[in-house]
Amino acid sequence: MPMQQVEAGPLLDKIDIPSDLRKLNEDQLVQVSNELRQYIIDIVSVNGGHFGASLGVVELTVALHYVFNTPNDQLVWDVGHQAYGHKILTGRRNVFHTNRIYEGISGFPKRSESPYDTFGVGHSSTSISAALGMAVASRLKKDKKRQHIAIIGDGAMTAGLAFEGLNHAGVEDSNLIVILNDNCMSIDPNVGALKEYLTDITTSQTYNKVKDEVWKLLGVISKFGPNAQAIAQKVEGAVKSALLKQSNMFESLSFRYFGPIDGHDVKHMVKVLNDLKKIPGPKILHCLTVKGKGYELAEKDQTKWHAPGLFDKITGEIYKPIIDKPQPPKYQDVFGHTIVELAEMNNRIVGITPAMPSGCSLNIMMKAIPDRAFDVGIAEQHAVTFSAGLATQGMIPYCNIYSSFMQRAYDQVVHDVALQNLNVVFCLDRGGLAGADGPTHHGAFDYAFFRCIPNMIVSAPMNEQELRNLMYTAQHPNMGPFSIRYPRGNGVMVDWRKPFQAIPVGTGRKVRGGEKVAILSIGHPGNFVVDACDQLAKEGLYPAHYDMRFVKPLDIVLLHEIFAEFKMIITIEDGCIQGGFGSAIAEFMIDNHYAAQITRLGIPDRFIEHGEQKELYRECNFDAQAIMETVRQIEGVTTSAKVISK
Ligand SMILES: Cc1ncc(C[n+]2csc(CCOP(=O)(O)OP(=O)(O)O)c2C)c(N)n1
Repeated sequence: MPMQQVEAGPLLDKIDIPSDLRKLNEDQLVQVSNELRQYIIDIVSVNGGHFGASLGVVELTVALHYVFNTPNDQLVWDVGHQAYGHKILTGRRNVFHTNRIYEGISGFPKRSESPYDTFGVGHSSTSISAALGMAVASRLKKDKKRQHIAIIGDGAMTAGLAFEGLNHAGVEDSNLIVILNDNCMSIDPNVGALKEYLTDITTSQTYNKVKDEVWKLLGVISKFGPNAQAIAQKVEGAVKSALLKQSNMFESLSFRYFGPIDGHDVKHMVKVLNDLKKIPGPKILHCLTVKGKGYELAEKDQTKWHAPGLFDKITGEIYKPIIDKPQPPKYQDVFGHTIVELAEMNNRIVGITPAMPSGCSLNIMMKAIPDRAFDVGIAEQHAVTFSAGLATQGMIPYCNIYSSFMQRAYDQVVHDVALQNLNVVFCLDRGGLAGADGPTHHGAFDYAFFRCIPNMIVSAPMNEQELRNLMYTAQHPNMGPFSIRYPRGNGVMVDWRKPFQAIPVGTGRKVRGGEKVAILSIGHPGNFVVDACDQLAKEGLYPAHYDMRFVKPLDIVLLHEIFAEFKMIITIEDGCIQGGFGSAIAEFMIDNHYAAQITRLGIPDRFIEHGEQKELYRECNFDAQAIMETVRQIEGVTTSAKVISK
């Protein structure tokens, strides 16, 4: 495990918390920014994590903590993957080398970690609503001085939630500043009409000239004293509404719009933010930044350097594990290649992703069949209802959403897809424990929240071939809503491109016969069971293993066979135990009046922190070792190994 600490530059070394930063004079801020940027490069290169986004907001971060009285003034970061500079300046420099590492600090702002982290994040587009809530609370508490600042990227701004926040904020008289960190990028290039609009506003010379002249005019008038101020207000009202409102979307939503300004000019930003502090009501400051700023390669290939993994900071070489034999592919790539194959066979298939083309590998289809693959922006709800609309017309949308982001679109799944029994195929990537991103990104709940929806087929492949075959099966007639969930990372089959075979819906398979104990798995953890059974056989223990493939509908025929033969059952899933796959098996047992002892392994009823997947499987007691121990305990074999606890 890397966990290397590095030395900070001379100014940064003296800054433990923002009040130390505020002791410096403005002329020193450029150097502080440079040192902060270098510190991020030094640590992320050896420890991993998000990279380009934090580099892009170094000056903004310094300016914000310099101007505002944090933590009393509230900074609300959107997504939070860009908040490394913020973490380093707010008491966590000395532990920053543990960022995203098991039992280390979180890669995202987290309220329990620091008073400077005002709101827990990981999912996007929450900052405006959260900061508005804080601002209104301050108003209700008659605290007029406190400032509330949401920092949101142009990518995050594409979500409906951000607009819901803006729409409400426009009519609340509150100390809210929205900083739009516009770098034209999401993880992949940002998409949609808003992006075009922001580019227009940034580059339109007429708009900026008129705006500058209006501000200049107001500045001149306001020098003439109180009477003139009244005139100034009138002029402002008339001129601004005539010239700006019509042409500025944010002004139309009753925000005062400032910018665009250079988000890398720290001294200018300090000046502008100091001015904004004095202006009441909702305001938006449009900052132009470069994702990856200051690290040339990251500026050039911003998607690759969003979260590059470990790299040599001097040469820019991204380390790849040394591989001496062919490796199984990532599940996401199996999805990406398979959807292209299927779409070539069936012209009704389309692919949809909300802002994760490279994350889920739909970019393969976007390249191969661009007119049938859609990146719709960070808009999970829209992605689902858009898919529903396509399905009403006989198209077969494969809507790929990370399991945890799917939580956003639950009503759309129920109301727009399932209730109308539309054939939308939900491919849920990052199902289960997602790793270093932590609790915001673990896909823990999807089995539980999908299996209670009528019409919904809930499936999970144990390997690449099953993923392909489930994807193939899902496009057959009369399928209705069909979910296929798989984890982050690699599968288990090197030779995975086998011919397609339909899998009858609601059928599992016996992986190996056995005695006394039956282990029922769903999805990828079935491979942990295979390992455990291989080991146990050496000890003379022979549990049977079934890969159930479907959480809904369950394979009733197979289950009757299993419950008739076995009185001791273990279920295993990479999902929450409450309400998930194991619960479905227990319900089957109750409903069919069987009496067996069921032990459910999976994610316990608490939020699991970050770490490597294998560390988290261990912690949650469902890796191969835990399965072996459970079997031994059930069979009454004593062992010195850790006792299974839930
Ligand atoms: C609801 C949700 N969907 C998708 C993501 C994955 N995601 C993380 S960062 C990001 C891009 C954010 O772009 P932007 O807000 O412009 O910030 P930048 O990285 O450009 O600084 C995306 C899509 C997420 N965190 N939350």
